[in-house]
Amino acid sequence: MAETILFAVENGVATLTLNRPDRLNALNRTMTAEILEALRLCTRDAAVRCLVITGAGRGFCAGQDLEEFQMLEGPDTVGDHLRRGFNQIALGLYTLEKPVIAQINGVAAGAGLGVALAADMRIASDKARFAAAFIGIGLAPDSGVSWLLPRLVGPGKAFEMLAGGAVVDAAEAMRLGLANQVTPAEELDSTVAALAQRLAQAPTRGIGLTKRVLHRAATLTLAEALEYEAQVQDIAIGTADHREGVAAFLAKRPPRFTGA
Ligand code: LHQ
Repeated sequence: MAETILFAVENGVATLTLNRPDRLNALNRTMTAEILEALRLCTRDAAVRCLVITGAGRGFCAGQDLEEFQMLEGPDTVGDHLRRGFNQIALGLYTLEKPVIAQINGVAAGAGLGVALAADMRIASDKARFAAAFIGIGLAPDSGVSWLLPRLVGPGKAFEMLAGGAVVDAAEAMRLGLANQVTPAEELDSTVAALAQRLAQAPTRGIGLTKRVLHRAATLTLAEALEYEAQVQDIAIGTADHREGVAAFLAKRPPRFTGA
């Protein structure tokens, strides 16, 4: 039984709720371990075809629990702490071969911004705020933010947020491409539930392979990306959902994708 998160799978959608609302869902060691365990489950359970990550209460995630961090003892450096914890969360979300939606209900700060950025889409409430927060405590970015943020908002805005501490509200996040969609707070749950349901009924392996090519293409030349696409398409063409999609099209009926 998890202490710091809620985790449930229903109709193909796993919902992971960070659940320390009185700390704005700041990440402590227990929460980090529980998120990693939930990600392992999402990876291996074929019944999970979409992951939604969100926060309980008024925050999404305020980053490292600074109170706990002050009290951590032992030989580990902060680098060790990151390698074992937040780095694994960022990579786990980013490389999960299933769609990941961050449901940004409130403030996402520091490593919490990293969690939001590592998702495939960010659906934000109009009460959401995005804060790098690292510089506020004299730190450089971690948790993947230095890599993910400039790819979404461009280097100039990333610098403003990372070095200047600029906090971005929901409307600006939408303009910047940081949020895919902004909804009134009271419509956030239903908007994300509908999107997650659509994604959970889509060709899951095709989505996973789409993530694979998108991520790989970012570091390739066009010629290399074309070759990689060709290799991955050889995999996609062998999926049951590809066959179903073509059969449904030819029969003029809606497809029934199974994720296989
Ligand atoms: C918190 C936190 C928090 C504990 C709010 N911890 N209690 C990696 C490795 C090693 C070291 C450090 O960091 C990292 C990566 C990082 O994540 S660095 C960035 C760490 N996070 C921050 O610096 C953010 C700190 N929080 C804030 O600046 C504000 O709380 C924000 C802007 C997030 C929200 O402001 P408000 O909406 O005004 O809320 P609040 O400040 O009143 O917070 C509500 C409660 O949550 C409050 O407790 P209290 O007992 O007074 O009600 C805060 O102390 C607690 N809280 N963040 N990270």
